[in-house]
Amino acid sequence: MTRAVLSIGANLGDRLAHLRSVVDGLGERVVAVSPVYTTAPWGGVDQDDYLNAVLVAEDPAFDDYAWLRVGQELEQAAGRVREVRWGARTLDVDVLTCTDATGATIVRDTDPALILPHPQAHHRAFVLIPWLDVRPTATLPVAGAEIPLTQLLAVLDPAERAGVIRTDLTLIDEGVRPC
Ligand code: PH2
Ligand code: MG
Ligand code: MG
Repeated sequence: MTRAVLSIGANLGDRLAHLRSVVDGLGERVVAVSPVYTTAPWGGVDQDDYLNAVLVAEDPAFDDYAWLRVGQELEQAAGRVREVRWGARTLDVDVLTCTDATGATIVRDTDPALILPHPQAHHRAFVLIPWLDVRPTATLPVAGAEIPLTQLLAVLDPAERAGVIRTDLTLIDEGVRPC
């Protein structure tokens, strides 16, 4: 059994449909869904704004690599092609953290395909803001210390935070499933 926190983003094609395809694809595994944000592109590549959200999901049969795999399958189903690093994409599904059945955070730092927790998460307002919506007391290990997301967000450039704007878009049909 593992529980994963996933960042999902899209800035090509039908952005909302691409984000929704993740919630639909994960189905009953989804235990929490953040609001949807429109976000200025992060990473220095000139491109259109993204829609971003954060999900929490769990599966009794999944290890951390299973979350990576299902994310990649959903990216492919959304027509993603390999592209410029930090450039435009139809769908990006990133594993931010993964906890095992005991609640311990899985740490991986040897396989470039899956570094856990996600090495860029604490620099990204488009990750921290929706993550705080679903897990207000979450922490991330940075330089060996567990730091609350609120604190990580507070030290980011205010311009980064200002580029992350909540929308009224939703990824689930209200009332259908508790999230
Ligand atoms: N994803 C990237 C690069 N830059 N910027 C925003 N705002 N949102 C993203 O999801 C994003 C990005 C590649 O992982
Ligand atoms: Mg990414
Ligand atoms: Mg990715």
